[in-house]
Amino acid sequence: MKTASTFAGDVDFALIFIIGVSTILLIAITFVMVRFAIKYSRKKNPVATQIEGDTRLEIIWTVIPTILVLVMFWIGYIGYTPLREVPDGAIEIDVTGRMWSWTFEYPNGFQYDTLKVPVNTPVKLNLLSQDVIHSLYIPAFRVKEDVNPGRANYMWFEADKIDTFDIFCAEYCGLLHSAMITKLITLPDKEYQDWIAANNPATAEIDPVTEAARFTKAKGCVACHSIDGSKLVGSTFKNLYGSTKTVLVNGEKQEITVDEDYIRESIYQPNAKVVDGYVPGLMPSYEGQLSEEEVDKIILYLKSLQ
Ligand code: HEC
Ligand SMILES: [Cu+2]
Repeated sequence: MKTASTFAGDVDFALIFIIGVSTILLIAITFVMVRFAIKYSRKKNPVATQIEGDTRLEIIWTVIPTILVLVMFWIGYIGYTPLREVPDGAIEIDVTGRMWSWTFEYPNGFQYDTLKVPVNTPVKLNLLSQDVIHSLYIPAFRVKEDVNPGRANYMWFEADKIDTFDIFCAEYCGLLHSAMITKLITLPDKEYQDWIAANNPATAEIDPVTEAARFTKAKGCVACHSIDGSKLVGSTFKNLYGSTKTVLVNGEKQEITVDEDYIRESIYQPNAKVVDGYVPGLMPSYEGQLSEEEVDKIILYLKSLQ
């Protein structure tokens, strides 16, 4: 398995050490057990004999396992503490987890659905969830932390290879939990700086529709709404704008045309009009999370998908 962070060596050593010791003991104990079962069987010893305890042996098999367990604890401890001690000067990236996507916000305010970081530089991720408990897991870096609602958590790492890695959610969080995946891309420092500068929201000149598409994806809408016509948990965004739909208002069917007001209402009060054939209550309300301008951006993007 790929290893690509400064932690990976220590974490793997702890794992291999514990599995190694356990395997050796398992084999040794099984061997002795089988041997004794044969040697002291009733067939070979028809007359039972009294066997006395042996203090020397008792001491040996108490002291050796105690030392082994203490060594295991020590290896685990010295591997664990660096994971919680963030070095000064680490780049801080805010991570938001939600059903079922991730958003990464860089120090200049730029938000993106993929994590890009410079290599050989400490990076701190501030973790927060918008809904239920998730867990950010980067297997190649040997790091995994819970992402809780209402209670900030963090992790840090330093990548030591340039490549693309998997990011998973490692805490079961509902229907599309297994689709809560994204990529971590490590870059040379210069390339990272160029990329981040080119996407600085304060200065970058980005085509409004491209920007609206990036924003909508960064907000995780496309985890539940496809853009290619396929039906996920929610309806597709493709050709949504201007289409006619049957919706349920308090259980009553109504025909509506998808316009700006309907989209705005669907984002702020998803349960006011529930699309016929879809599960009510699954779409989270973005009231207080998306401003009017941000919703306008999303509307612009939906219009571009006609
Ligand atoms: C957790 C899954 C989920 C996420 C995330 C999600 N939605 Fe939804 N959305 C749904 C479901 C399910 C429905 C249909 C039921 C309903 O209307 O409440 C829906 C309905 C809608 C509708 C009405 C669609 C129609 O066919 O009439 C719009 C518009 C919409 N969502 C926009 C968004 C936007 C924009 C975002 C991101 C800010 C978003 N959704 C995020 C699940 C989701
Ligand atoms: Cu999750």
